[in-house]
Amino acid sequence: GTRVITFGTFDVFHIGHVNMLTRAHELGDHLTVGVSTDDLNFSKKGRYPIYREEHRIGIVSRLSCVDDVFLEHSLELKRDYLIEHRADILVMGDDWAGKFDEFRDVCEVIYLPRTRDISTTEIIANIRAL
Ligand code: C2G
Repeated sequence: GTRVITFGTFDVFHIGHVNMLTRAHELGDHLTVGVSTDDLNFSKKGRYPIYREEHRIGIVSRLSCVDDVFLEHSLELKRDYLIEHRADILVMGDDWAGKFDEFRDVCEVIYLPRTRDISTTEIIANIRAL
């Protein structure tokens, strides 16, 4: 069967996340999700996620569209993760369009449109403004 892989933080899990994971699952027969660690987020964004990694991976792993999860410790290991998990297709949101084209030698790379008008950043801002 076709093996699909995707990556993300999935912090303050919302409808945009579940839409992306559902569509990723529909592209193949098996979906693996790399959930970025708290430390990777800190190094990338300068802040820690709201939900810690055990909780974020716990939510993602319980979705019926998700077959397998692992913690993504480093962006530099992406090629190794694709090979290790025998990915046929890498799926990412189009906020990453073009960014993973270098992996087209190991798998197909597909960017899907994001769900409009929702983001973790906006949710945090809305709560902050209460
Ligand atoms: N997403 C979406 N629609 C939204 C918000 C997010 O489709 N409104 C998608 C993103 O495009 C991504 C996935 O949901 O494919 C996870 O989003 P984030 O948690 O924001 O992922 P990010 O922090 O960008 O992590 O190795 C790459 C990183 O791990 C990606």
